[in-house]
Amino acid sequence: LAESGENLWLRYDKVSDNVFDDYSVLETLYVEGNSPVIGVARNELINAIKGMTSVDLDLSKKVSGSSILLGVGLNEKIDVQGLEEGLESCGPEGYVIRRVGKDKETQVVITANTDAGVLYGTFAFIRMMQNEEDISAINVVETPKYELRLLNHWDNLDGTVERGYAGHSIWWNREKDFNDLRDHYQIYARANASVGINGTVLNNVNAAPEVLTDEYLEQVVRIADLLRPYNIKVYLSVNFSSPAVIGGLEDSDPLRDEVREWWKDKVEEIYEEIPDFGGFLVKANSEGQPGPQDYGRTHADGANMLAEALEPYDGIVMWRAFVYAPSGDDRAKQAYTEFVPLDGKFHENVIVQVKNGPIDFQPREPFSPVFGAMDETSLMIEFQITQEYLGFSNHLAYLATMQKETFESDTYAKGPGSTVAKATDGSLFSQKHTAIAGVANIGRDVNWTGHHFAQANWYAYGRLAWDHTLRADDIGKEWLGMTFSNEDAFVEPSLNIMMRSREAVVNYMTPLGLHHLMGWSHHHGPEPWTEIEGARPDWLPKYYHNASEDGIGFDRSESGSNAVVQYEEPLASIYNNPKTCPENLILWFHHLPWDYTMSSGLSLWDELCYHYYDGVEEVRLMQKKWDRMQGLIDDERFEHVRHKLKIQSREAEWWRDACLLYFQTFSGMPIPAELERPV
Ligand code: GCW
Repeated sequence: LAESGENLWLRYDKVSDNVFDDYSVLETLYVEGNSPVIGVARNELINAIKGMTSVDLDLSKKVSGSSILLGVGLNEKIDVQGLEEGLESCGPEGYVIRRVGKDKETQVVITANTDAGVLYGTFAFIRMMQNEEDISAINVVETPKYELRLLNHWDNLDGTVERGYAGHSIWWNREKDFNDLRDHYQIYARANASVGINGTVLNNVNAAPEVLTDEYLEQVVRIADLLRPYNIKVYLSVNFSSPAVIGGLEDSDPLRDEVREWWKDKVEEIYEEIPDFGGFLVKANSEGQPGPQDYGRTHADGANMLAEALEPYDGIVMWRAFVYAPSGDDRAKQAYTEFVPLDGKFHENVIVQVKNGPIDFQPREPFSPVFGAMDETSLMIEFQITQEYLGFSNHLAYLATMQKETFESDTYAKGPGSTVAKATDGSLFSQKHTAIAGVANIGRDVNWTGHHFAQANWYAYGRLAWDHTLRADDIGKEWLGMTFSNEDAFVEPSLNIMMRSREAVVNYMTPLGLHHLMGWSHHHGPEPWTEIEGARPDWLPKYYHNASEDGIGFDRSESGSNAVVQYEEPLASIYNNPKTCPENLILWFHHLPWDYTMSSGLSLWDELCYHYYDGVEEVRLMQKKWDRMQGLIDDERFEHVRHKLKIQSREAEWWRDACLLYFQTFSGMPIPAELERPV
């Protein structure tokens, strides 16, 4: 099974001997505490070390000798310099790892302020071993950057997964008994704990009201019980009309007492069974979902009603800002227009959840202007890990580089350096809560994510949720080492493939700021030409690319929709002017003639052609590099990835040809004869 990828990055294959000569003195383990969470940490460490070194750790009752010490409160038992300071600074879920002494009196101390911190410290130590890092002088103090680090599963109660490309739902499964899936779920739980994910939303944001009925709540209770020892809380997406639909009330008006009471009772009922239930995620008045506006109320009215019901239990409401209506106004402006005026109106346990970009998880978008614009509201960022717009689970697209791009984008909210990361992690604004969400790419496929390399996106999301300052290449390297092999001959080329993959996708799908050229509704493959009578214009590609004889692109400058003014200066001016707008976003903000001169000196049309050709070329290079990996890893996964790259290569050509031939009907210009870019 190991070769099927089921064990994700928790394989614990044997590590090379020389690296661990030093380690092998550590043959005993002292564990402080016996909570379920500590039990998970202890077992993980024992199994990991057994797998990696063949050493069977002896459990010891004393803190002396050469051993690993694990638990809360070790600082009271041993005198290690710096331990107290570390604990003071690492917060509730951070940890401290120190190595002290030498030779036969060597100790590795893994400690924290809570059992959860010890669990994360244990996994961090295991990761160092998996990556064959030098552990002779470990001295680590880590604190997570966000308080709540969540996965959002878009899983429907009938077992399908919206935008899921790795099989059916792991949670809503009618064919198998919960207990038969226990082992599988444990891998999920360990994988999340290993990167520090501490919450999971079990159902689709397009929420069925029935999730709050006994039939489904029973399953939620079972899942919560299973995930608790891994420090993972469960949350539910709720449908705003639940009081009317399953409660039999006349309506679901958030300002009506009866409705408010219904939610309070429902919440009480949930907490009776799940005392540490996390809270609700809500998509309201968006894409046909019901919401407070149905009753003339605001998003704040709706969110606050739920917040009040959850407040006595420390529950959280995550209220999504993904809203847009089929009005004449530019869709990219709508979240800002609706939410910024509500700044300061949300209760303390409400977090407004904002997608990374203003439209919808495109291969490249500028950051959403809502970040930095609501300083009296807890804002959280939502990334999509499932590749709805990046080739599903067929394309290798390492998303950490994209997420880093967003994190590091400067909002200028409080002057230069006000990055999106800082505008959401509490360092710029005193947010009551900080949080981050990733739309999961997980399903019942044996390898969990369809494409073996899509596991990296789950992993990297978790690592960045813990610490957004980590580098995408470092994370990729860790993941490759843990998942496949630490050999340089493998890691270097594979990492190179990963690091260049997202830009390749941008190039062969939507270069230069183009967006939403994907097929109608399913979003797979190119359909820039689609016109459907009666369909909402903002659901059709033409709305976004605006190609005509006079040029291409969406004019969001002052002369167009003026979306640029939603950004702080100097960004608004930078984006407003095609000469200063970054070229990788130029057609996002501008409608330009086909012969517009780009910074390269080439015409826009030629530049566009080269980007599409570059994208295809890059995938061919990826294939060549991967072919050389044969023999360095197991054949099964090698072949699987090779096959997927073949699909990607074919589809990259499809994208290039479809888009260029279609756009050419407007530009009337030839594809450059020399397909190598002139230097
Ligand atoms: O990305 C779009 C998807 C919808 C999704 C929606 C959302 C869950 O196409 O499938 O619905 O966004 O984020 O709510």
